[in-house]
Amino acid sequence: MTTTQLTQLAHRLDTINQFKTNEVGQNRLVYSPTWVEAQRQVIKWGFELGFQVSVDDFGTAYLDMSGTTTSKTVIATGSHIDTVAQGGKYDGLYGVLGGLQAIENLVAKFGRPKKTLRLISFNEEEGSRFPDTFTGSKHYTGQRVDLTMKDPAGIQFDDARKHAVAELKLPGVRHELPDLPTSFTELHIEQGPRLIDGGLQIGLVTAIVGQRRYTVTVRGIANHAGTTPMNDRADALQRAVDLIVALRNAASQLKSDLTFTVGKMHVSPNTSNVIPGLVTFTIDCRNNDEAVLDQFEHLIHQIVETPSHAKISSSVNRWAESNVTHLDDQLLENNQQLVDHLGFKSVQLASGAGHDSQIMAKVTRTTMIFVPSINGISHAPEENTSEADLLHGVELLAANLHQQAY
Ligand code: HGY
Ligand code: MN
Ligand code: MN
Repeated sequence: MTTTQLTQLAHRLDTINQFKTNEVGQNRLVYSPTWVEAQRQVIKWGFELGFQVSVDDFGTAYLDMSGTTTSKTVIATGSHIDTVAQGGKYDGLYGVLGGLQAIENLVAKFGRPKKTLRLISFNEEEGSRFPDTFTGSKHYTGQRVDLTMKDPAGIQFDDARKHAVAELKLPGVRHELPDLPTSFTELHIEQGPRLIDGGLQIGLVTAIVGQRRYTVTVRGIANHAGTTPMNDRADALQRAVDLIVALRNAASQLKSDLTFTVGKMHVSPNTSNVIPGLVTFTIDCRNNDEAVLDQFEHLIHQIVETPSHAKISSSVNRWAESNVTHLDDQLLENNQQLVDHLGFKSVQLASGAGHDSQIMAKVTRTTMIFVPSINGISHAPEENTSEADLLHGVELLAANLHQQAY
């Protein structure tokens, strides 16, 4: 990859990461104004580079570099354009723009491919605005998504979706859901410490952990902080704290590599001189063994639903689940040969992060390529990857796509 091409990639990453809110980090939550700006920009670059562009009902953009033969085979790459709140510059976006760069490089060097190359910019993967994850790849692969679900401000997914998609109808954009591809390769940052700590340049992903997300609701009685005796309180927050400690202990006793995270909590009325009457908190748990997730789910219900106080009740509901996913062995082996030929230091590893690839793998041959995350940090403004490593990922992806489409 030439310096110019690197500059192009750096420029495009920077352009989209400049679409800011007043929050720290990246806040491209699905269908937000920064999200619309970013997806419109991807579409514009697509047209500039000679792609045909279509957008589906969920706002996922499909950029096709059509093949020179009559083959109906479509070779796809891509990732998601949305971010978590206060997220980083590379999660998702690197797979979209790195994929664009890889195809641009191939066309510059070899002309158009024999088989169509498709870059996919999925509308949403994170589940950071609405209570569901992977809505873009789920829609593309025919899985049902609840259009009536609401964000914390009470805005319905379907309403936000319609408004945002209307803004993507630039001249020349086709509004359709394309056929599924013959294969899907996702370029992504590792979002963890293994590559950077091992002095490695590439991670070839063998499998993706299963993950489940829940919301626990604890109902007590709001009351005066000063006049209510300590032995006569139905304090929802104290109960929530006890539950979180008990759940964390249960997770670590069940299996050391079962990840357990409480990332979001809402306290009501969230006022310093009022005993909280209502608390909700989320649970994100992951493991590469489905049976462990089942066992932990049983423990979650057992712990949360055990009565603790006559005036306190607690309940739990699961709102997202994705299974442990094994990725395509042959594509993995092909990538291993390509990366060895390119001379990059690599390792095969399972992903602790969820990805659209685990949805795509249900319907087509799927593989993933990781590049290192500096200090292993992700889902934070400090998320970073060196330019050299960004290049290595794009070079390997280009070799992978060349092998499949030329
Ligand atoms: O949460 C995840 O694993 C992914 O980054 N969405
Ligand atoms: Mn991601
Ligand atoms: Mn993410």
